[in-house]
Amino acid sequence: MINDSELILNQDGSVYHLNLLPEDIADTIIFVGDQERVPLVSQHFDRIEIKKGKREFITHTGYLRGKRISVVSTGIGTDNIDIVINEIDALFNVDLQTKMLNPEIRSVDIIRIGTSGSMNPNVATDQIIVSEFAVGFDSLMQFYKKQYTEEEVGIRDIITNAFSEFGVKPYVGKANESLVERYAYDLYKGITVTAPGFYGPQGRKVRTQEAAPRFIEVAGSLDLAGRHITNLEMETAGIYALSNMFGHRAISINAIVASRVDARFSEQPQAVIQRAILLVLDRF
Ligand code: R1P
Ligand code: URA
Repeated sequence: MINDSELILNQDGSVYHLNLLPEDIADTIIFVGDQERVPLVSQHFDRIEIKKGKREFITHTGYLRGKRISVVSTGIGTDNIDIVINEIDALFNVDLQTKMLNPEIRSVDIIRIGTSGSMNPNVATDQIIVSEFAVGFDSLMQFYKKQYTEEEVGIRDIITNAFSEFGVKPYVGKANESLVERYAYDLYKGITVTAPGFYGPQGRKVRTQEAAPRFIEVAGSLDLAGRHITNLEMETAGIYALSNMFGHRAISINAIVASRVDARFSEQPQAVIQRAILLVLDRF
């Protein structure tokens, strides 16, 4: 039995942060960072049956072309992803009344629709790309025991060596291949770096000096067995690594709103975000 302090429930039996009961969530879940992006997604549902939330974690669940679907805002960062994925997993795999694991473990499909900055000359602003792999520069996965594939270890080791000056322990997660085939077969496939911040950890300097002045240049030029690092954001590696560990299927599709290579920000970021939303919903 899982004790009350391990898996905290609200008075109505819902999970602590997401404020959801098992019946409130579908087994295909779109993740967005910004809570204001939730209605931008759910406005395309045929109908919305549930709107719930707490803090930055807003959920809308409804139906699209007869199939149940949810959209959840995760807020910013892999610390939030830890909360969202653990609580979603509990909604599917723990009997919240007895606090026992369900006899049959269920998997869900997670599709992130995010925004991101390019660090690769082949990836321009207003492009939509998919993360085939994601590399976490944050410490989330130091707190979990996860099996890494040979491919993931290869990518991790090259990046660890290239950035040894940081003393970080990068981890790697992979997109689910069948979700890539379904949702992103025609998108540019890249490797995403998930950073533990937006400014210094993404090599930005406004009024500070960065520890690694050539961060973007070095990351963008690495050869990872023929693959290249394409973009920077703050959630995908956590989503992939935790989903890989739990047995959920995940994919992250990012609208490129900034280019760190040619120092540009999109003139119409909402337009590329809207295109990414429609691309995913059309393929659902
Ligand atoms: C930073 O502005 C935020 O935007 C990106 C980053 O990952 C970070 O969460 O994603 P979202 O647009 O999904 O929030
Ligand atoms: N989100 C990020 O985390 N970085 C960017 O450069 C753009 C969006």
